[in-house]
Amino acid sequence: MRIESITLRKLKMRLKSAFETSFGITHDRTVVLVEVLADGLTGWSEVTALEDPFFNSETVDTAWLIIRGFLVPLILGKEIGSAAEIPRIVSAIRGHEMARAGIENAFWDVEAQQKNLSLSKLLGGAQSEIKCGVSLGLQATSEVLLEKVAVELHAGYQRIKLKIKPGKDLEVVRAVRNAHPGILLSVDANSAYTLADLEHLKRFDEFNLLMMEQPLWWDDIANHARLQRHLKTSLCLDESIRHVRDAETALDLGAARIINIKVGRVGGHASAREIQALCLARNIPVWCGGMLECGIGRAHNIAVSSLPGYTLPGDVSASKRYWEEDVIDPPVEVSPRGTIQVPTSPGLGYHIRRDLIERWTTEKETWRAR
Ligand code: OSB
Ligand code: MG
Repeated sequence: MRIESITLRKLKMRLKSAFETSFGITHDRTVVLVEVLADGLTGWSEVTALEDPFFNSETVDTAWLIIRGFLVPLILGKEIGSAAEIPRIVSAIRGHEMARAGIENAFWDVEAQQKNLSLSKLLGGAQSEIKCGVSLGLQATSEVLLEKVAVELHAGYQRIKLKIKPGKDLEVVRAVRNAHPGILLSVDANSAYTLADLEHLKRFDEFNLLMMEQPLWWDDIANHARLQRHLKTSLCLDESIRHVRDAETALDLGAARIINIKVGRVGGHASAREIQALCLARNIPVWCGGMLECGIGRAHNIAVSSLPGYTLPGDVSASKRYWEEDVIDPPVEVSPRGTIQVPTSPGLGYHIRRDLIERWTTEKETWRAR
């Protein structure tokens, strides 16, 4: 395919309810969308960076800068056989995984359409539906949290993940565990602890958690391995896995027994698939995380989640949990069994709501090949 044009835009989208993690609170999203044109076909993807560099080091604005200054010049006008070739073409760029994924993933959508395959099928998907969990942000009180947990369980979600931070952890988890002894329950600290908290973190072992996600530093693997040796609870790494070599290091060191794969955080579908293949070969369960995406990022996540080895419920949930209206039609819907049906039509498998995208666009830039 010949890469004819690339359009970036920022959309202002209001979350239905604020989402609080150990690193901050989000009320509104600035969503960055990528639209590409190749061989007359349009592909879409989402840059999953957040507004601030508090999850990882990228932001929506650094991604924009890297795409405009470095990714676009490297790929515009190029003739490629497959989206899988893009990582090699842009390999000189250090880091900026979410910016790279934003570009690469749009071409996976194009390639799927060109081959008349769903994105899931193109990537090697084998599951016709995916298992869904929810990630619940920090809440004002345990009572409020318990109400939210009840709502999500009633909706059918198969796993509840609680955000925790020092001072809002053991009591909160205990309240949920006491109310729901049998559910799959996990916690995510987004790097809010250090090894000085070892004794404190050991106390989570009593809750029979499915996993504890990224308790220590965002860029650390070795100390997670030290911690894992002292815990019964399985550690899961999110932030600190940027590519398959990180995943390999983590597994070799025993830093995690589960890996959260986010297609943006690891630089795109090609890299996500390498991690998936590694974990499958080593019998390490994986699941697909989320970054408060709109429907376009969500559609990519659904395709990713359908690959072999994604055996645990992920954080990919219904559009209506986040948005009054989503940019895809139909919005992502979750069955009463807590599953999402993987689309089978070519590409992302959802109709793109250009009208809404235009209405919510606050900034737009297009580059065209000559
Ligand atoms: O660590 O998984 C995370 C949201 C923003 C940044 C990081 C994380 C999250 C979530 C929510 O947990 C996942 C989602 O529902 O999109
Ligand atoms: Mg996480």
